[in-house]
Amino acid sequence: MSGKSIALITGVTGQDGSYLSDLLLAKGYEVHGIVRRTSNLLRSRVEHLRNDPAIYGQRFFLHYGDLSDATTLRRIFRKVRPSEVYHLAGQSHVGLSFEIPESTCEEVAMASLRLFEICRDEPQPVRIYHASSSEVFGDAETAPQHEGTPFRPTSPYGCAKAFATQVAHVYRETYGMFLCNGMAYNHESPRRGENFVTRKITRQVALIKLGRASELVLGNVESRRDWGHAQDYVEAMWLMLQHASAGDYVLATGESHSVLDFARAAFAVVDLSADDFLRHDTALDRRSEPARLVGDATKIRNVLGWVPQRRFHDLVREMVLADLALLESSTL
Ligand code: GDR
Repeated sequence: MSGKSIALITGVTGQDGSYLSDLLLAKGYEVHGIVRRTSNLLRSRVEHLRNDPAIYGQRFFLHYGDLSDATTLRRIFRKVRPSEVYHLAGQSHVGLSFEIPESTCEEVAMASLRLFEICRDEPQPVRIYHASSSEVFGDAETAPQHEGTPFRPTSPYGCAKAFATQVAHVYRETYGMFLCNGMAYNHESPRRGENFVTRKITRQVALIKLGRASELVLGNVESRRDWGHAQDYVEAMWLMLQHASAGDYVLATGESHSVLDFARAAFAVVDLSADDFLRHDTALDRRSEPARLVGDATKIRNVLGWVPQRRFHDLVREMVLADLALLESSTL
Protein backbone atom coordinates (compact mmCIF):
# COMPACT_ATOMS: atom_id res chain seq x y z
CA MET A 1 0.00 0.00 0.00
CA SER A 2 1.38 3.41 -0.89
CA GLY A 3 0.42 6.27 1.49
CA LYS A 4 -2.57 6.12 3.77
CA SER A 5 -5.49 4.20 2.27
CA ILE A 6 -8.84 5.73 3.12
CA ALA A 7 -11.96 3.77 2.33
CA LEU A 8 -15.51 5.09 2.24
CA ILE A 9 -18.28 2.50 2.42
CA THR A 10 -21.95 3.03 1.63
CA GLY A 11 -24.10 0.39 3.29
CA VAL A 12 -21.53 -0.05 6.04
CA THR A 13 -24.01 -1.54 8.51
CA GLY A 14 -25.07 -4.30 6.11
CA GLN A 15 -23.65 -7.81 5.95
CA ASP A 16 -21.03 -6.97 3.33
CA GLY A 17 -20.24 -3.52 4.72
CA SER A 18 -19.47 -4.92 8.14
CA TYR A 19 -17.24 -7.73 6.85
CA LEU A 20 -15.52 -5.32 4.50
CA SER A 21 -14.86 -2.94 7.40
CA ASP A 22 -13.31 -5.81 9.38
CA LEU A 23 -11.13 -6.72 6.41
CA LEU A 24 -9.96 -3.20 5.59
CA LEU A 25 -9.23 -2.34 9.22
CA ALA A 26 -7.14 -5.52 9.48
CA LYS A 27 -5.23 -4.30 6.43
CA GLY A 28 -4.45 -0.96 8.11
CA TYR A 29 -7.02 1.22 6.32
CA GLU A 30 -8.83 4.18 7.74
CA VAL A 31 -12.48 3.25 7.20
CA HIS A 32 -15.42 5.63 6.92
CA GLY A 33 -19.00 4.47 6.66
CA ILE A 34 -22.15 6.31 5.65
CA VAL A 35 -25.22 5.51 7.73
CA ARG A 36 -28.76 6.77 7.57
CA ARG A 37 -30.04 8.81 10.49
CA THR A 38 -32.78 6.23 10.81
CA SER A 39 -30.38 3.28 11.13
CA ASN A 40 -30.34 1.67 14.51
CA LEU A 41 -26.67 1.37 15.34
CA LEU A 42 -27.34 -0.44 18.56
CA ARG A 43 -26.79 -4.16 18.08
CA SER A 44 -25.86 -3.43 14.48
CA ARG A 45 -23.31 -5.50 12.58
CA VAL A 46 -20.63 -2.88 13.26
CA GLU A 47 -21.26 -2.70 16.98
CA HIS A 48 -18.07 -4.63 17.76
CA LEU A 49 -16.15 -1.87 15.96
CA ARG A 50 -18.08 0.94 17.64
CA ASN A 51 -17.34 -0.59 21.03
CA ASP A 52 -13.60 -0.77 20.45
CA PRO A 53 -12.04 2.52 21.64
CA ALA A 54 -8.80 1.69 19.83
CA ILE A 55 -10.75 1.57 16.56
CA TYR A 56 -13.85 3.78 16.75
CA GLY A 57 -13.04 7.43 16.19
CA GLN A 58 -9.42 6.43 15.55
CA ARG A 59 -9.51 4.40 12.34
CA PHE A 60 -13.24 3.71 11.97
CA PHE A 61 -15.70 6.57 11.51
CA LEU A 62 -19.42 6.76 10.82
CA HIS A 63 -21.07 9.68 9.03
CA TYR A 64 -24.76 10.36 8.82
CA GLY A 65 -25.89 10.70 5.23
CA ASP A 66 -28.39 9.51 2.73
CA LEU A 67 -27.77 8.57 -0.87
CA SER A 68 -30.72 10.69 -1.93
CA ASP A 69 -29.01 13.77 -0.48
CA ALA A 70 -26.16 14.89 -2.75
CA THR A 71 -25.28 17.95 -0.64
CA THR A 72 -24.54 15.85 2.42
CA LEU A 73 -22.71 13.26 0.37
CA ARG A 74 -20.46 15.92 -1.14
CA ARG A 75 -19.71 17.25 2.36
CA ILE A 76 -18.74 13.77 3.51
CA PHE A 77 -16.49 13.31 0.48
CA ARG A 78 -14.83 16.69 1.10
CA LYS A 79 -14.09 15.71 4.69
CA VAL A 80 -12.97 12.14 4.05
CA ARG A 81 -11.22 12.40 0.65
CA PRO A 82 -11.37 8.64 0.11
CA SER A 83 -8.92 6.74 -2.07
CA GLU A 84 -11.35 3.83 -2.37
CA VAL A 85 -15.14 3.89 -2.39
CA TYR A 86 -17.18 0.74 -1.89
CA HIS A 87 -20.76 1.36 -2.94
CA LEU A 88 -22.85 -1.34 -1.27
CA ALA A 89 -25.96 0.55 -0.15
CA GLY A 90 -29.48 0.19 -1.49
CA GLN A 91 -32.72 -1.73 -1.16
CA SER A 92 -31.45 -5.27 -1.64
CA HIS A 93 -34.53 -7.47 -1.45
CA VAL A 94 -35.52 -8.70 -4.90
CA GLY A 95 -39.05 -9.80 -3.92
CA LEU A 96 -39.73 -6.50 -2.15
CA SER A 97 -38.76 -4.58 -5.29
CA PHE A 98 -42.09 -5.67 -6.82
CA GLU A 99 -43.90 -3.97 -3.93
CA ILE A 100 -41.79 -0.80 -3.86
CA PRO A 101 -40.38 -0.46 -7.41
CA GLU A 102 -40.00 3.32 -7.47
CA SER A 103 -38.02 3.66 -4.26
CA THR A 104 -35.95 0.59 -5.22
CA CYS A 105 -34.99 2.24 -8.51
CA GLU A 106 -34.27 5.54 -6.76
CA GLU A 107 -32.01 3.84 -4.21
CA VAL A 108 -30.30 1.39 -6.52
CA ALA A 109 -30.14 3.17 -9.88
CA MET A 110 -30.28 6.94 -9.34
CA ALA A 111 -28.31 6.86 -6.09
CA SER A 112 -25.47 5.05 -7.85
CA LEU A 113 -25.41 7.59 -10.65
CA ARG A 114 -25.35 10.39 -8.06
CA LEU A 115 -22.44 8.78 -6.27
CA PHE A 116 -20.47 8.27 -9.50
CA GLU A 117 -21.00 11.95 -10.35
CA ILE A 118 -19.60 12.97 -6.98
CA CYS A 119 -16.62 10.67 -7.46
CA ARG A 120 -16.05 12.20 -10.89
CA ASP A 121 -15.59 15.60 -9.24
CA GLU A 122 -13.11 14.39 -6.61
CA PRO A 123 -9.72 16.10 -6.92
CA GLN A 124 -7.74 12.99 -5.82
CA PRO A 125 -7.77 9.68 -7.69
CA VAL A 126 -10.53 7.48 -6.37
CA ARG A 127 -11.19 3.83 -7.09
CA ILE A 128 -14.80 2.70 -6.90
CA TYR A 129 -16.40 -0.67 -6.37
CA HIS A 130 -20.04 -0.93 -7.41
CA ALA A 131 -22.00 -3.82 -5.94
CA SER A 132 -23.78 -5.09 -9.00
CA SER A 133 -25.70 -8.35 -8.90
CA SER A 134 -26.34 -11.63 -10.67
CA GLU A 135 -29.93 -10.35 -10.91
CA VAL A 136 -28.84 -8.35 -13.98
CA PHE A 137 -28.64 -11.67 -15.86
CA GLY A 138 -32.15 -12.62 -14.70
CA ASP A 139 -33.74 -14.95 -17.20
CA ALA A 140 -30.38 -15.71 -18.82
CA GLU A 141 -30.40 -17.74 -22.00
CA THR A 142 -27.19 -19.50 -21.07
CA ALA A 143 -25.68 -20.97 -17.91
CA PRO A 144 -23.29 -20.42 -16.27
CA GLN A 145 -23.24 -16.66 -16.81
CA HIS A 146 -20.04 -14.70 -17.37
CA GLU A 147 -19.12 -11.04 -17.85
CA GLY A 148 -20.29 -11.10 -21.48
CA THR A 149 -23.69 -12.69 -20.86
CA PRO A 150 -26.50 -10.31 -21.95
CA PHE A 151 -28.58 -8.66 -19.23
CA ARG A 152 -32.18 -9.94 -18.99
CA PRO A 153 -33.39 -8.82 -15.54
CA THR A 154 -36.66 -10.23 -14.20
CA SER A 155 -37.41 -7.76 -11.39
CA PRO A 156 -37.43 -3.99 -10.79
CA TYR A 157 -34.37 -4.62 -8.60
CA GLY A 158 -32.57 -6.37 -11.47
CA CYS A 159 -33.46 -3.52 -13.86
CA ALA A 160 -32.13 -0.93 -11.42
CA LYS A 161 -28.88 -2.88 -10.96
CA ALA A 162 -28.56 -3.25 -14.74
CA PHE A 163 -28.87 0.52 -15.13
CA ALA A 164 -26.25 1.24 -12.45
CA THR A 165 -23.90 -1.38 -13.89
CA GLN A 166 -24.15 0.08 -17.37
CA VAL A 167 -23.72 3.64 -16.12
CA ALA A 168 -20.60 2.51 -14.26
CA HIS A 169 -19.33 1.05 -17.51
CA VAL A 170 -20.09 4.26 -19.42
CA TYR A 171 -18.32 6.40 -16.79
CA ARG A 172 -15.28 4.15 -16.91
CA GLU A 173 -15.10 4.36 -20.69
CA THR A 174 -16.04 8.04 -21.04
CA TYR A 175 -14.23 9.64 -18.12
CA GLY A 176 -11.52 7.07 -17.53
CA MET A 177 -12.77 6.51 -14.00
CA PHE A 178 -11.52 3.52 -12.02
CA LEU A 179 -14.93 1.92 -11.58
CA CYS A 180 -15.44 -1.82 -11.09
CA ASN A 181 -18.69 -3.76 -11.21
CA GLY A 182 -18.88 -6.91 -9.12
CA MET A 183 -21.71 -9.03 -10.51
CA ALA A 184 -22.07 -10.90 -7.25
CA TYR A 185 -24.19 -14.00 -6.88
CA ASN A 186 -25.91 -14.66 -3.55
CA HIS A 187 -23.54 -14.48 -0.62
CA GLU A 188 -24.54 -15.38 2.88
CA SER A 189 -23.24 -15.59 6.44
CA PRO A 190 -24.45 -15.46 10.04
CA ARG A 191 -24.72 -11.69 9.50
CA ARG A 192 -27.25 -12.10 6.68
CA GLY A 193 -30.58 -10.30 7.17
CA GLU A 194 -33.44 -12.51 8.31
CA ASN A 195 -35.63 -11.65 5.31
CA PHE A 196 -33.32 -13.51 2.92
CA VAL A 197 -34.10 -17.16 2.48
CA THR A 198 -30.88 -18.68 3.86
CA ARG A 199 -30.98 -16.81 7.14
CA LYS A 200 -34.72 -17.27 7.43
CA ILE A 201 -34.10 -21.01 7.16
CA THR A 202 -31.17 -21.24 9.58
CA ARG A 203 -32.90 -19.10 12.20
CA GLN A 204 -36.10 -21.10 11.96
CA VAL A 205 -34.21 -24.40 12.11
CA ALA A 206 -32.54 -23.20 15.30
CA LEU A 207 -35.89 -22.13 16.76
CA ILE A 208 -37.40 -25.53 15.91
CA LYS A 209 -34.43 -27.34 17.42
CA LEU A 210 -34.89 -25.36 20.63
CA GLY A 211 -38.61 -26.16 20.70
CA ARG A 212 -39.63 -22.55 20.11
CA ALA A 213 -41.19 -23.06 16.64
CA SER A 214 -42.87 -25.92 14.85
CA GLU A 215 -42.65 -25.21 11.12
CA LEU A 216 -40.70 -23.50 8.37
CA VAL A 217 -42.90 -21.65 5.87
CA LEU A 218 -41.29 -20.91 2.51
CA GLY A 219 -42.12 -19.84 -1.03
CA ASN A 220 -40.66 -21.61 -4.04
CA VAL A 221 -38.22 -24.25 -2.75
CA GLU A 222 -37.33 -25.49 -6.25
CA SER A 223 -35.65 -22.17 -6.97
CA ARG A 224 -31.89 -22.53 -7.40
CA ARG A 225 -29.10 -20.17 -6.47
CA ASP A 226 -25.31 -20.00 -6.49
CA TRP A 227 -24.60 -19.42 -2.78
CA GLY A 228 -21.20 -18.29 -1.55
CA HIS A 229 -19.86 -16.88 1.71
CA ALA A 230 -19.91 -13.09 2.19
CA GLN A 231 -16.39 -13.07 3.68
CA ASP A 232 -15.00 -14.49 0.45
CA TYR A 233 -16.92 -11.91 -1.56
CA VAL A 234 -15.65 -8.84 0.33
CA GLU A 235 -12.11 -10.11 -0.27
CA ALA A 236 -12.91 -10.08 -4.00
CA MET A 237 -14.22 -6.51 -3.78
CA TRP A 238 -10.96 -5.37 -2.26
CA LEU A 239 -8.85 -7.30 -4.79
CA MET A 240 -10.67 -5.58 -7.67
CA LEU A 241 -9.61 -2.16 -6.44
CA GLN A 242 -5.97 -3.22 -6.05
CA HIS A 243 -5.56 -4.28 -9.69
CA ALA A 244 -3.78 -2.14 -12.27
CA SER A 245 -6.96 -1.50 -14.25
CA ALA A 246 -10.68 -1.40 -13.55
CA GLY A 247 -13.04 -4.05 -14.86
CA ASP A 248 -16.24 -6.02 -14.41
CA TYR A 249 -16.16 -9.38 -12.66
CA VAL A 250 -18.60 -12.17 -11.93
CA LEU A 251 -18.34 -13.26 -8.28
CA ALA A 252 -19.68 -16.78 -7.90
CA THR A 253 -18.89 -20.28 -6.70
CA GLY A 254 -20.08 -21.99 -9.90
CA GLU A 255 -22.25 -24.39 -7.85
CA SER A 256 -26.01 -24.21 -7.78
CA HIS A 257 -28.33 -25.59 -5.09
CA SER A 258 -32.08 -25.40 -4.61
CA VAL A 259 -33.73 -23.71 -1.65
CA LEU A 260 -34.85 -27.21 -0.67
CA ASP A 261 -31.20 -28.41 -0.72
CA PHE A 262 -30.35 -25.55 1.62
CA ALA A 263 -33.24 -26.34 3.97
CA ARG A 264 -32.39 -30.05 4.03
CA ALA A 265 -28.73 -29.32 4.77
CA ALA A 266 -29.72 -26.90 7.55
CA PHE A 267 -32.05 -29.38 9.26
CA ALA A 268 -29.40 -32.09 8.92
CA VAL A 269 -27.00 -29.97 11.01
CA VAL A 270 -29.34 -30.43 14.00
CA ASP A 271 -30.27 -34.04 13.13
CA LEU A 272 -33.80 -33.20 11.98
CA SER A 273 -35.56 -33.86 8.68
CA ALA A 274 -36.79 -30.92 6.60
CA ASP A 275 -39.77 -32.94 5.37
CA ASP A 276 -41.26 -32.92 8.88
CA PHE A 277 -41.36 -29.12 9.16
CA LEU A 278 -41.60 -27.52 5.71
CA ARG A 279 -44.78 -25.79 4.57
CA HIS A 280 -45.37 -23.92 1.32
CA ASP A 281 -47.13 -20.55 1.28
CA THR A 282 -47.98 -19.28 -2.21
CA ALA A 283 -47.98 -15.71 -0.85
CA LEU A 284 -44.18 -16.05 -0.65
CA ASP A 285 -43.82 -17.04 -4.32
CA ARG A 286 -42.36 -14.32 -6.51
CA ARG A 287 -44.14 -12.91 -9.54
CA SER A 288 -41.19 -13.94 -11.67
CA GLU A 289 -37.88 -15.65 -10.95
CA PRO A 290 -34.55 -15.81 -12.73
CA ALA A 291 -34.36 -19.21 -14.39
CA ARG A 292 -30.87 -20.64 -13.90
CA LEU A 293 -28.58 -18.32 -12.03
CA VAL A 294 -25.13 -19.79 -11.64
CA GLY A 295 -21.92 -17.91 -12.24
CA ASP A 296 -18.70 -18.56 -14.12
CA ALA A 297 -15.95 -16.85 -12.11
CA THR A 298 -13.10 -17.80 -14.47
CA LYS A 299 -12.14 -14.19 -15.15
CA ILE A 300 -11.61 -13.16 -11.53
CA ARG A 301 -9.76 -16.40 -10.82
CA ASN A 302 -7.39 -15.84 -13.75
CA VAL A 303 -6.92 -12.08 -13.39
CA LEU A 304 -7.00 -11.58 -9.61
CA GLY A 305 -6.37 -15.10 -8.31
CA TRP A 306 -9.66 -15.09 -6.37
CA VAL A 307 -11.07 -18.48 -5.45
CA PRO A 308 -13.87 -18.79 -2.87
CA GLN A 309 -12.51 -20.59 0.20
CA ARG A 310 -15.72 -21.60 1.97
CA ARG A 311 -17.94 -24.42 0.69
CA PHE A 312 -21.74 -24.75 0.67
CA HIS A 313 -22.11 -27.26 3.50
CA ASP A 314 -19.65 -25.38 5.73
CA LEU A 315 -21.64 -22.19 5.13
CA VAL A 316 -24.94 -23.85 6.07
CA ARG A 317 -23.39 -25.36 9.17
CA GLU A 318 -21.80 -22.10 10.28
CA MET A 319 -25.11 -20.25 9.89
CA VAL A 320 -27.18 -22.83 11.78
CA LEU A 321 -24.69 -23.06 14.64
CA ALA A 322 -24.46 -19.27 14.87
CA ASP A 323 -28.26 -18.97 15.06
CA LEU A 324 -28.41 -21.67 17.72
CA ALA A 325 -25.79 -19.86 19.78
CA LEU A 326 -27.54 -16.52 19.32
CA LEU A 327 -30.93 -17.87 20.37
CA GLU A 328 -29.52 -19.80 23.30
CA SER A 329 -27.94 -16.62 24.60
CA SER A 330 -31.17 -14.65 24.26
CA THR A 331 -34.37 -14.95 26.26
CA LEU A 332 -36.72 -14.46 23.28
P1 GDR B 1 -32.30 -13.32 -3.95
O1 GDR B 1 -32.25 -13.82 -2.43
O2 GDR B 1 -33.66 -12.88 -4.35
O3 GDR B 1 -31.67 -14.37 -4.80
O4 GDR B 1 -31.39 -12.01 -3.89
P2 GDR B 1 -33.37 -14.40 -1.45
O5 GDR B 1 -32.64 -15.09 -0.37
O6 GDR B 1 -34.36 -13.36 -1.06
O7 GDR B 1 -34.15 -15.48 -2.36
C1 GDR B 1 -33.52 -16.62 -2.89
C2 GDR B 1 -34.54 -17.57 -3.46
O8 GDR B 1 -35.31 -18.15 -2.41
C3 GDR B 1 -36.69 -18.16 -2.78
N1 GDR B 1 -37.53 -18.22 -1.58
C4 GDR B 1 -37.59 -17.28 -0.62
N2 GDR B 1 -36.95 -16.09 -0.49
C5 GDR B 1 -37.21 -15.35 0.62
N3 GDR B 1 -36.55 -14.17 0.80
N4 GDR B 1 -38.10 -15.76 1.58
C6 GDR B 1 -38.79 -16.93 1.48
O9 GDR B 1 -39.58 -17.28 2.35
C7 GDR B 1 -38.52 -17.74 0.32
N5 GDR B 1 -38.97 -18.95 -0.09
C8 GDR B 1 -38.36 -19.23 -1.25
C9 GDR B 1 -36.85 -16.89 -3.58
O10 GDR B 1 -38.04 -16.94 -4.38
C10 GDR B 1 -35.57 -16.92 -4.40
O11 GDR B 1 -35.75 -17.72 -5.53
C11 GDR B 1 -30.18 -11.95 -3.16
C12 GDR B 1 -30.06 -10.53 -2.58
O12 GDR B 1 -28.97 -10.50 -1.69
C13 GDR B 1 -29.84 -9.51 -3.68
O13 GDR B 1 -29.61 -8.23 -3.09
C14 GDR B 1 -28.62 -9.93 -4.49
O14 GDR B 1 -28.39 -9.00 -5.52
C15 GDR B 1 -28.84 -11.33 -5.05
O15 GDR B 1 -29.07 -12.24 -3.98
C16 GDR B 1 -27.62 -11.83 -5.82
